[in-house]
Amino acid sequence: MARILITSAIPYINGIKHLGNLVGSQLPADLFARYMRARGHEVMFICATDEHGTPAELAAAKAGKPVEAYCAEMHQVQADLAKGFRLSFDHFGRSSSQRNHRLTQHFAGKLAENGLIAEVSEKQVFSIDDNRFLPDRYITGTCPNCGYEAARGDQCENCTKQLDPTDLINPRSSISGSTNLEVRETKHLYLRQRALRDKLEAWIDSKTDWPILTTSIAKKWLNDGDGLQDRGITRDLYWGIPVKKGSEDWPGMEGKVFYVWFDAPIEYIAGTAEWADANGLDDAAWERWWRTDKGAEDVTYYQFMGKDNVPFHTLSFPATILGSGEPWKLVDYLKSFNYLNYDGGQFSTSQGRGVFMDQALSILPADYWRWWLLSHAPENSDSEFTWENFQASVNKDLADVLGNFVSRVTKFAKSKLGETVPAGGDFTPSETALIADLGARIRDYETLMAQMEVRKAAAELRAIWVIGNEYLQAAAPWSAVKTDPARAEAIVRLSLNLIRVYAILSRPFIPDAAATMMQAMGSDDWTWPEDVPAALRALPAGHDFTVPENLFRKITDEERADWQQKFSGVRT
Ligand code: B3M
Ligand code: ZN
Repeated sequence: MARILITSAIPYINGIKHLGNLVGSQLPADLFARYMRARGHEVMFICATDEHGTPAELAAAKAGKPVEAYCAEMHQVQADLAKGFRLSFDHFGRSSSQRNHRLTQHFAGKLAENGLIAEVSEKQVFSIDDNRFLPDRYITGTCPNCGYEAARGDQCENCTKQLDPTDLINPRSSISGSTNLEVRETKHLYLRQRALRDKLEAWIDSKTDWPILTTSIAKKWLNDGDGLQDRGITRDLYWGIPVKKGSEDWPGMEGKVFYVWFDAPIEYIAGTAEWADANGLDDAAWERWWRTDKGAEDVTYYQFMGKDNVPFHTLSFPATILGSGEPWKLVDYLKSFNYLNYDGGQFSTSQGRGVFMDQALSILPADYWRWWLLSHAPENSDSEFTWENFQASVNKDLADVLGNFVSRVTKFAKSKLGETVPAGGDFTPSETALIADLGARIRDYETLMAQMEVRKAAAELRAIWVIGNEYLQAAAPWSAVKTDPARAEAIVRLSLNLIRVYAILSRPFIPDAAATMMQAMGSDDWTWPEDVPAALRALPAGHDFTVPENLFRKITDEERADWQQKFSGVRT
């Protein structure tokens, strides 16, 4: 049994996430967590809301609420949606927690002790018309790297380069659009990432098994221009973690808070501490996941995120960890995703274009979305959601292949052979062949799941469903029952057992349908089918089963057209 720590990028608090956000981090992380638990490993799966920064302040102002109340409310909304999608976090924390305040201040203190924080008097963009300093994200301009005209002051969305607002060409306020900006003097803290460059490079170079998408982005920014830049880690905002050196005040930093990207990844650790608190456990309980001097040396740590988050996780956060000089766990494997596009364009939160998590669950159950999203995860390139594709995939894979198999087997068995697993007949070469084929495919599926090859694993699972259907079609118990009832009984016995095995294998993708299948088979034995022949005999003759409700319904052409129309424009 291994110990597996899994974190998903933590979603921003402001607003409900769309399906593109979901498939880029939380959902594949959940798939992996569920699979690792199914294999009997000890898993800690952490996510949280990312609550600081200007977007939170502005969204709260727009909603007419104090930012604390706004965040508390939105956290609950996101937590409920996560439950709706069956995201199996061990804890869904908050980056505004006291745990994160203390840990973030602790890291800043350690970094300062180690000479890795520079206090810099700097010029910051002040918007005269808005009467405020403009945080990075609220300055828009042309990217000096790629020429994209709507680059933000913290990062260019187009080429992923991390930016400072003063890098932008033709800057303007994103709040008012005003170009009446001036640069004023203020003091800020910088994390001296350059001093850690060699350490970071050696660490990244040691990750030879990482996906190319991850290492190429990391290397690009490590070697960009004159190399890794030092990063400002403080901001002039009200809402955030007050700048302190451990528990001590930081002279000159009064009224300033840490930059949201400094405290957000620390919340992975703080979220685990929140988990311990929520379960009445002591510090040792969470430290054994994170401190290699306190039990975490045998933990393997996996991170999941969209590609735009990779620079922060391969450079900035590791710089915090390495720079602390303390034995905190660094990520072992970083799985990143490309973007999911929506019906010929991009998902857009600001324009309300695409399907958002709440809307998705209001039209169909979680499993339908989980299956489509995971089986089309944007791994090797960006991928696209279209309603045609979604309809086809649900109707074929889920309804025609899996749903139909379960329904045919159970209905036939009940009507012709009764409501217990039938006893007659022996397995013939066609059962032996199926079992052998299944065995090979399950081993393949295990490999793909362990490698986080999400699409390929989905394709293999589908193939596993297909061979059951093909077997049933060829064995034709509905014919056999007329001439050789014992033969029909053997076929049905195997098929009912197959339903239980399908429930186990499918659970990481479609947990609700899996539970329905398992329950219909009158079992609660989720033991992974290491021994496939034995697993296909787990439900003995005489064991009760029931016919489940229809597992999946088909999406009609009218519904498809209706939804396509409904989700094309502005979110209401
Ligand atoms: N909240 C960005 C995002 O949701 C950011 C991730 C933080 S991970 C520590 O894509
Ligand atoms: Zn750019």
